[in-house]
Amino acid sequence: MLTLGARTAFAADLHSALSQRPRSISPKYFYDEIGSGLFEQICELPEYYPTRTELALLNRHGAEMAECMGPGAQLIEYGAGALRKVRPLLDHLVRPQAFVPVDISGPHLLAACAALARDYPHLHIAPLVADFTQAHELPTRTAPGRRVGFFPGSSIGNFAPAEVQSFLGMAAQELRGGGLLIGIDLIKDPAVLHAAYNDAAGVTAAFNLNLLARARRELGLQFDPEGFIHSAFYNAPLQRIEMHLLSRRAQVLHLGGEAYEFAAGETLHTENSCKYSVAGFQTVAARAGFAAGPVWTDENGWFALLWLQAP
Ligand code: AVJ
Repeated sequence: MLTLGARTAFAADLHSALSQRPRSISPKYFYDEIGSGLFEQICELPEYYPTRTELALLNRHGAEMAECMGPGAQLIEYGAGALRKVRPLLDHLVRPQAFVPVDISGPHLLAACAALARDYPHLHIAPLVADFTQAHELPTRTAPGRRVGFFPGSSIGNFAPAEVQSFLGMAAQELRGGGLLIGIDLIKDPAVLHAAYNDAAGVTAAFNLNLLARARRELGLQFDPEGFIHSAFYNAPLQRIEMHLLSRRAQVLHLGGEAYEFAAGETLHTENSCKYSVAGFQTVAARAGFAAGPVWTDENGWFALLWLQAP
């Protein structure tokens, strides 16, 4: 369910996306009820390695990661979601002061917290419903101890370079004296990347196309669903996967009384998923004041979790 304000924001963003050249819209609009379900399915796909690779790293090295965080920490998870990945950390953290998952979706966050509370009855869970990329107020620390951040999933891959800098700048301030554990998807064989975003079962295609279907359901967008196809490719110079909705033919979309023309082959750019080298990301983080710490990566070198010491 969308509030009136959220629907208006989606409509305004879609109007401006369709008016600009190149056309592009924020990937946050993938995640309605249906889109979130499709993303859960993506995480289980044989071709989509990030989720299982990161979970394996957390399970294998959770004790070392928790040691970096130190005893009595206040743990902040950015963009919390289903709270599956924090469990291997909680299993090893010594006397955490509090766990503060921050997520924009209130109902999902509270449901995930209720499930977590059943398994960690002694943990103080203090959910914060907020957009963590905007100014937000964390709970005050009740005891000495470090404030540490957790940002899994390579969600940072969706951020443009300027957004990465502003997120890391904000995190460096609020985690001052502590640190950040962050998951990043690494630069690799483009064939592996291509398969991960072009799965054989077509789930990623459905996830991408759901953006237009959602706009039809919520905003009354008029378009021919057969008129667009999923397009995902590795942009090597920019080191990112790009996802687009590609128009198969000349067509006109109608949204709230406006008509928007697509020529055959024109696209609406729906997502960037940036890939990094470990050293490259550490350099970016250093600009925000973070010092490089331990790095955990899988045997293929496909995914990494980095400990970054805050200033
Ligand atoms: C949630 C941003 C990490 O970039 O891999 C998965 C989203 N898009 N398949 C990613 C996504 C297509 C995912 N992130």
